[in-house]
Amino acid sequence: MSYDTLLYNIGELILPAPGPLKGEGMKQLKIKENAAVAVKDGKVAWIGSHEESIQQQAETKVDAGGKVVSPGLVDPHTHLVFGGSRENELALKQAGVPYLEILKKGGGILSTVQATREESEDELFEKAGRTLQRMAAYGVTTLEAKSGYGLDRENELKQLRVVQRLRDQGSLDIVSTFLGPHAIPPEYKQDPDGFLDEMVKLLAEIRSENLAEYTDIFCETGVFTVEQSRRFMKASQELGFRTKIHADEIDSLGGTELAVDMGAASADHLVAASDEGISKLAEGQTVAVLLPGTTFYLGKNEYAKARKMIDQGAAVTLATDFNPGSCVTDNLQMIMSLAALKMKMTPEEIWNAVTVNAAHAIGKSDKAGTLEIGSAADLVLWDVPNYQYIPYHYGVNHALAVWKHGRKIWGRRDADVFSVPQPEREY
Ligand code: IZC
Ligand code: ZN
Repeated sequence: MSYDTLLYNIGELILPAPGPLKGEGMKQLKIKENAAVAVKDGKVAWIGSHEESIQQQAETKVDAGGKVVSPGLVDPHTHLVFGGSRENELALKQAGVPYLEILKKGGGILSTVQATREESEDELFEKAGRTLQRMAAYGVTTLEAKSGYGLDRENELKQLRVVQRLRDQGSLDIVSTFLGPHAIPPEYKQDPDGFLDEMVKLLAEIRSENLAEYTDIFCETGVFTVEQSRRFMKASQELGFRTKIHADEIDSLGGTELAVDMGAASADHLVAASDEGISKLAEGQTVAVLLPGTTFYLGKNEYAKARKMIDQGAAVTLATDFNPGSCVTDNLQMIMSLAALKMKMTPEEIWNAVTVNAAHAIGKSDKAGTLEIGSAADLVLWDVPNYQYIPYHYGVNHALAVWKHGRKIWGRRDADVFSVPQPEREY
């Protein structure tokens, strides 16, 4: 058998166990040393030792130089599609104006809503496509993307169609989430329940056009209450959506408990989750999506209690929360460092979080996050000596090359790895 691509001389091949991994399960990470992996027709076709790989035939052979190879990273919480930018808020933040105060005054999310309404579908598509290219360069091959900057039928559907077009392009796998109840638009300022009714009415159309698999709601002081969130989640589930919730990010309202009670796929943020909420996560099926980049970017000192969650038995994952206001980074490696430095997660827990558990949080555990025979050949070759190195050396891109479904979609030009045959020493 001749393979399409063979990566050989891999110092450490990261092989997360199938998930979701909860508590103790997150603490184990299988590593195969001196390994090789072969790809055929977009799938992992063979995994073996470096020595065995010498007999394998392949069209392209890549010397991994004794470095690390992992499954493609999965980013399970992004606000990928939006118009404009909010660098003006930096000065407000420096002056001590809180995030929710900016929103209350019509800025924050609402200023992005205005900019998104003004941009055409094509403009949004181009901009989000550039973000996807950067994410891929950082080693992400699967991600989730939320709407929520339209806040009316026309503009929410516009955002969801952008995600659909990006998805149809097939470069990265994208899971689409309808976050209509992300803020209360000015035209409904006096009638939040009326706005929620509008968003509930949209669900059937989104479902029938297959524009989203998940729904999400921002449950927070001044945005949506726990009761409104319950109503929206129930309506979503009745139509066959799986649900997510922005819960207990700033104030401890009880969104975490609600998520577990409702059987939500994930509860996201959880900085202010109560002890009861954390115990429920440990017992339930809901994945905790932690977003330390947001806490960092908002200049706060209190991070989500990842240690307590994992030690009590919860399934934890990590995401960028990429958005133009509260976390302006598309670099998931940076989030891995923050998880280590600010939430005291171990390297093993961090790798499980950004692969298998992240895939589970977006319903992709059969397609992403692990490497077994038959898995999608989503692979990253990292310019690091071992898997502990990435959280340790922060703020730079360690990815040397990235393959999606077996096709190389990104490679660093100055890399000291090489392909055989080497027509033009592409790296
Ligand atoms: O645009 O500020 N938290 N939604 C909830 C966000 C942050 C995104 C934003
Ligand atoms: Zn978010």
